[in-house]
Amino acid sequence: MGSHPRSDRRRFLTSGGALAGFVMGATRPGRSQTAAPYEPQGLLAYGQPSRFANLVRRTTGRPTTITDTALMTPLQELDGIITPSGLHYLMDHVNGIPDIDPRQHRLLLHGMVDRPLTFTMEELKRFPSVSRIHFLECNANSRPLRGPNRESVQLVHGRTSCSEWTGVLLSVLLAECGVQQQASWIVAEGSDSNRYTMSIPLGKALDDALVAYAQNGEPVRPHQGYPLRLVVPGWEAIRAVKWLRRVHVVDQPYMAWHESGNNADTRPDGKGLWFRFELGPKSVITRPSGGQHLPGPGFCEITGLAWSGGGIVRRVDVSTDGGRTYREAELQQPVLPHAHTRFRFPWRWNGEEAVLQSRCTDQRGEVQPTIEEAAKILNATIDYFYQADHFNGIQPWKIARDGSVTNALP
Ligand SMILES: Nc1nc2c(c(=O)[nH]1)N[C@H]1C(S)=C(S)[C@@H](COP(=O)(O)O)O[C@H]1N2
Ligand SMILES: [Mo]
Repeated sequence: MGSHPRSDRRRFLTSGGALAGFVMGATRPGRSQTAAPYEPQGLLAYGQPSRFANLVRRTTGRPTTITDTALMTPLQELDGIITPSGLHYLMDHVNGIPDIDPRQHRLLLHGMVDRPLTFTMEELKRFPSVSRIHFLECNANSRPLRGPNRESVQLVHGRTSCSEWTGVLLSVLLAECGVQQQASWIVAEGSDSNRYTMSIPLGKALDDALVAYAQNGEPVRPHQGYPLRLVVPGWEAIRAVKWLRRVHVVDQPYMAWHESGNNADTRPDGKGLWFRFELGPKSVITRPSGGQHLPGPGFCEITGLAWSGGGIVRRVDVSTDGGRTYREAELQQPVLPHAHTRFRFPWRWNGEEAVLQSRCTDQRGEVQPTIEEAAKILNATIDYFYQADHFNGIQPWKIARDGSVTNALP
């Protein structure tokens, strides 16, 4: 059985035995050591934001079932491109998150491979590591809403966050196992009680998928998948399996329970749209945004975030007249592939009614559509998006004469 040429690269750990006897950080304390270091308690041990900062994840209501939790990132309160880990949005389809002792945790890679392998966390950390800034976005993000929740950029668009993820490229681990020629998919499994499972094409797995153990410089947070999570850059975050424990190399998608429920959008014609992995170009103005209030006419910087599953954000255009005219916004460095990109646009409000909106163009030249354009592509009415996923339409915010900001989507 031949191996993929890609897996013929240098292997780092030839056998499990090579690791035996290697103990991380096992230094013997010197005799001169005396008192244990003093460890502060509570807020001094791990700092918290000011009590005056309005940094809270929110949700649109009580979870409908105990097995679905959705908490959204307060995009309107944040600057730059990194989401603080404690504010990362949260989407769980599990009955309580697993409480995993990293010393007990194992990652198994098996299936159509020459050498099935199991890795401990210590072993994973011996591999060459990479740190990459990537967004995650739920495919249910940005669905247009009706009712009071639509007046909040957090509740409409806050199912996306951006972190610096550190870990081992899945391609490195797969090379270690020797992927066989006929393999074409992987099936990734989490340690949730209901074994959250997702199929991912092998090409993406070998391209840039990352087995992450750290997020923003510290271990991945429990709600984000501690101690190990898969990051699948630019793809709908339902693929980013948390509490990763198994990668099964196979030759077809498995249509596991969670993906058969989450994969498909029902198209306007009643057919299922399957496997829409990549997220389209998107942007949203986060300030000023729905629910906020401009204190009065004068200078007001418009700022927001843009991102695309297609790679790098090439440009963002901003309109202050509801899309009749656009001007290019400034992109703040760094501008990275599959990462949130911060844009800024200087604006002077003259006190008249205005409609602010942003439009993202990615490196492939794909342009974020208006809701009307998006509906036309699918031969649907705009109502379709009020119950479908993968909406990446332009978000207009209306500034009234009194300075109040409201959602101007129909
Ligand atoms: N094991 C596991 N992985 C999971 C999920 C889950 O419920 N269990 N939810 C998925 C969904 S729907 C999304 S949108 C992202 C959310 O990641 P976050 O909670 O870290 O923001 O994780 C995905 N990975
Ligand atoms: Mo999701």
